[in-house]
Amino acid sequence: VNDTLEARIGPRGVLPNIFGVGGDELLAKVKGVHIVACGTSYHAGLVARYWIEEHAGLPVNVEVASEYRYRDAVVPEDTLFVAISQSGETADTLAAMRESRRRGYLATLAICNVPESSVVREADLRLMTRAGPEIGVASTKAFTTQLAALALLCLKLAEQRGLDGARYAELCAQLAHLPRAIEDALKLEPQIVELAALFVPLEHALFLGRGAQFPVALEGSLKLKEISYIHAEAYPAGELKHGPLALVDEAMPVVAVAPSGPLLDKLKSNLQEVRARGGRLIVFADGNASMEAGEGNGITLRIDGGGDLIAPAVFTVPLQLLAYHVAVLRGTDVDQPRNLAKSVTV
Ligand code: F1P
Repeated sequence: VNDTLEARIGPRGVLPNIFGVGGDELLAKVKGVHIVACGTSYHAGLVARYWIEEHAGLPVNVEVASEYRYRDAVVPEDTLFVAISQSGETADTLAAMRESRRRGYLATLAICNVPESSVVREADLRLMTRAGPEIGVASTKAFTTQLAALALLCLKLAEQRGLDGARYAELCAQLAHLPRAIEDALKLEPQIVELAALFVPLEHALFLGRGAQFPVALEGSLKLKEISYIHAEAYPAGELKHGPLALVDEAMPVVAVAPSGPLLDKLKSNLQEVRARGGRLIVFADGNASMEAGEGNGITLRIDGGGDLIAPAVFTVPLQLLAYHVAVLRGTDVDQPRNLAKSVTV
């Protein structure tokens, strides 16, 4: 994340032309954003939707790349097409990008980790994540660096659209603090190792989030599935009562990623529904928030989210660690999970 941000953000904000020649001029014309990606990269796109809509006031669509080309998409004028991919070779993402050419977008932007990849070569604009090689199949640092890159995009779009100067400066300071905030989150590891032991005998887990922390819950559940082979689902917490609550009992732990801000009270009442059904609650709570998993078998872990913009990236780290330690304890191959490939090129 340090490398993603380096020389791209300064005390006065996002530096000019970090998206390539003519990038700032093109971005100034954008009236909407369409993001496509697969797997973990798709979850990064989902987080970015909350950011760009809130701070830049632009409409954002996010779609799995594997579906994009099978739909007769109606493209509003001056829409920016964004492809997010760690490898830059994922077949569905590449095919979506090629299809987007026929559909009349303003420009395509690649957020990618591999400079010589097809996605990067074929895009009009690019922002490299500079995550270094991802050794394991499951994306981890790819995700946090994609979030850092997408936050840079959001701030650039917001600045161009006249976001209040004080708020802009505060968001830039938050983003510059992200590497430190992640370092602090990593210090939770001993507690996460203890927590992981709880999951070893389990077959199912439920992840809940609200707002921009909902995609983080999705990512936490994906990591658990990918590397420890525990069936995990993620829901926006408000959807609990529309079905998944039927699954909750003492054998189904519920992991909640608590947002700071106005959605926290909503989440609390959703969690009360879990508690009332005897479900085991594990809550990742923002340092300052008045949030407790509750009496009895609830567990609360506190993290300093570092502010509303960067909290999704910070809260991802303990969830990645949780999946990692559960996998290690279950004896699965963390780097080479069964049935998965690093880069899905077919
Ligand atoms: C997309 C992705 C990864 C996942 C796995 C399979 O890859 O779904 O998120 O961890 O490696 O591919 P990419 O387009 O981001 O390279």
